[in-house]
Amino acid sequence: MASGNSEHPLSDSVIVRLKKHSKQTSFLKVGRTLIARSLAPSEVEGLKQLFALFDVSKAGRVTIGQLELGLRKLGYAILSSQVSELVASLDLTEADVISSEEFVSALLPSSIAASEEKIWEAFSKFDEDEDGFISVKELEKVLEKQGFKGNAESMMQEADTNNDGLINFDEFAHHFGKQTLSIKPTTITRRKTIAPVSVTLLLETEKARSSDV
Ligand SMILES: [Ca+2]
Ligand SMILES: [Ca+2]
Repeated sequence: MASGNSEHPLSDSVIVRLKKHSKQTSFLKVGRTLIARSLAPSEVEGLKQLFALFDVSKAGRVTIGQLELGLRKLGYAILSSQVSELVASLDLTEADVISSEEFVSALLPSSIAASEEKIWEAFSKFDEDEDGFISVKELEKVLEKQGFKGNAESMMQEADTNNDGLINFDEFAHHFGKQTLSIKPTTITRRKTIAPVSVTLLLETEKARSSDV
């Protein structure tokens, strides 16, 4: 819940996390943004408050200058050129600004961004024909539909580790930082309507159950 004070615990690591995210692959950035788009406002309230510190004109996006000013206000000594680089690598629509969702997706906590439930939801958005694989065509479609710039072929190469020209769920989840999958995609599909807060708990329960068998 919002406490109303000006303390933002996330701000301590904001620059570190923004920089880390900026070095990720385009495919991961796009996928994370899809995850961010699917979240309820309450799930990212803290990040939105943090974004508001930068978005002084309340336009839903921050310019390079606003980001630089905001980072300085938070106590970071950062060069203008570094801020420009950061914006260029975080900006998925080539608009030279950081949108609220680009900001949120860059700083998504791993409890959300690396949850199998969210990863599976993101995978499903790409796999339109539900054959269990993401093709270049499907990737292209999502990029176009969701307004991202980027090359589908090169994104395919970023995640297609077995070089079969398709991205399966294991490759996808691995790319999103999941080393091992504790539950099968089919199990997750049935849970699409479950409230986000209980997901971690459910995954733990599922793990405990499968180790009982
Ligand atoms: Ca497919
Ligand atoms: Ca593959």
